[in-house]
Amino acid sequence: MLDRASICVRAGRGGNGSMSFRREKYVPKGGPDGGDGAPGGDVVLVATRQLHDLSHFRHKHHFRAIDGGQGRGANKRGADGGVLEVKVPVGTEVLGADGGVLGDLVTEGQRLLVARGGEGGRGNVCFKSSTRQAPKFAEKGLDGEELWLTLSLKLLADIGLVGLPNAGKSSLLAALTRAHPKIAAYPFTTIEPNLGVLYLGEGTAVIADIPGLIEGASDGAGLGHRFLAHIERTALLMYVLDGGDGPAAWPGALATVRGELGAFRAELLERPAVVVVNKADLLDATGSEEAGAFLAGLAWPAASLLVSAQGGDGLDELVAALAGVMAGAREAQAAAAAADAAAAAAVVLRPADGRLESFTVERDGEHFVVRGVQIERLFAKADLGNEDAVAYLQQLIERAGLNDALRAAGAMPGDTVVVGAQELEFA
Ligand SMILES: Nc1nc2c(ncn2[C@@H]2O[C@H](COP(=O)(O)OP(=O)(O)OP(=O)(O)O)[C@@H](O)[C@H]2O)c(=O)[nH]1
Ligand SMILES: [Mg+2]
Repeated sequence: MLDRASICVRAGRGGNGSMSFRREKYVPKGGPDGGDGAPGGDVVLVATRQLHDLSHFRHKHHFRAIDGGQGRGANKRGADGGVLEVKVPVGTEVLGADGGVLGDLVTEGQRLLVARGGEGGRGNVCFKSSTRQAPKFAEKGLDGEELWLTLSLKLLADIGLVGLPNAGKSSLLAALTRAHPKIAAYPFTTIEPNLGVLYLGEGTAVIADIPGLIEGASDGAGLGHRFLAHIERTALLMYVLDGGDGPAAWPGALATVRGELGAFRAELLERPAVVVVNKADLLDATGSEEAGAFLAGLAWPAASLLVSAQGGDGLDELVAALAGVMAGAREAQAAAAAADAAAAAAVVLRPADGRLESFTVERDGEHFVVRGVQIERLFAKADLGNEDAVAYLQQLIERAGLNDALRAAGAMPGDTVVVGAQELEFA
C-alpha cells in the first residue's frame, strides 16, 4: 500500500488575445475584431472511493491541464482549456511544497482546486477607444499555476482507541473484532496501528488501535505521537483506562491522555467519546462500585462503562452503546468535514487583492523591484515587443502612479525596473 506520493500539477496557460481587423469586401478599413484568448484549464483533485491507495501515482507524476485557445478574428473567443480532474482516494491529505496542508479530501466527490489556469489575454477589440480607433495590439495570456504537491493517505477509521500503554486497547480490539493484534503485559506492545471491523447491528465500524500515549507524546515522547494523525479523523474516540491501576489512578490517566490529544489537536477534545474502565475482572466489589461512581461522574462522554476485554463482561453493553452513538458521531464528522471543505475552498478561491494601485516599489541595489498582483499581471500580459502595447501600458501605469512611486524611490532614467519576470529600463 502506497500512502505517500509527490505529483506536479500544472494548470493551462491562458490563450493570447487576437490582434485582427475586420476584412470585408468593399469595406476598406474595418474596425478591430480580435477576440479574447480563453483561460487555461484548472487542475482539481477529486476524492473517490474507487481508489484505495496512491499506487497509481507511483509512475505518473505530471498532470497538465489544457491551455486556453487563442482568440481569433471576427471576435472569436478561444476554446476553453477545461478542468483537469485528478482522482485521489478518499482520505487523502494534500500538502504544498512547504509542508503546509492545502486541503483534506474526506468525502466522496469532494474537490480541491490546486492549480488555477492562467487568464486569457484580451483581444484588440477591447482596446478601442475614442482616441484609439485601431489598436494594433492585444494582450498575451498568462501562465497557469504550476506546483509540486505531496499526497498523503491516512488511515480512515471510525473509532479510535486511546489510552496509556498497557491499558488493554489491543485486547479490546481483539475482543470486539476479528483482528489479532499483539497483546502483552508490558507497555508499548503495539508499535504500529491495528485495524479491526466491528459489526454493529446493521452497519460496521472500523476500529483503530494505536500505540499507548504517555505524557509528552504530543512532543514526540513514546511512540503514540507518530500515530495521533491516524485517529485525527475518527468519528468517535474510545478512552481505555486500566482497571488494575485502581480508582485513584483513573482521573490522572484520563487527564494525561486528554492533555496529549488536546496538545496535538484541540478539536480532538470535542470529539464524541466513550470511556471504558477495562480489566473489570481485577476489581473487587468495592472497586467495581468506585468504577461505577467514577464513570457516572464524567459528564462529557456519550457513554461510559466498566468492561473486561479478557472476561467479556460489559462487552455486549459496549457494542450496544457504540451502535447508539455511532450514527450521531458520523453526522458530526460529516458536518465538520463539509465545513472544512468549504473553508478550504474559500481560501483557494479567494481572489488576491486586485486593485491596480496596491503595489510596492523596493530598491534592490541597482534595481527597482515592483510587486503587486494586478500590476505584475498587467506586465505579463503586455507584448513588450509591440510599440502600441507599450504605449498603452505606459498610460495605465502613469495613471496608477507607478512612475511617481519609482521617482519617489529614487529611480533615475536608465535604471532597471523589475516587474515579475520582466525587466525594463526606466525612462
Ligand atoms: N485481567 C485482565 N487483563 C487484561 C484485560 N485486558 C487486557 N489485559 C492485559 O493487560 C496487558 C496489556 O494489554 P494490551 O491489550 O496489550 O494493552 P495495550 O493498551 O494495547 O498496550 P500497548 O499496546 O502497550 O499500549 C496484557 O497482559 C493483557 O493480557 C482484562 O480485561 N483483564
Ligand atoms: Mg496495544
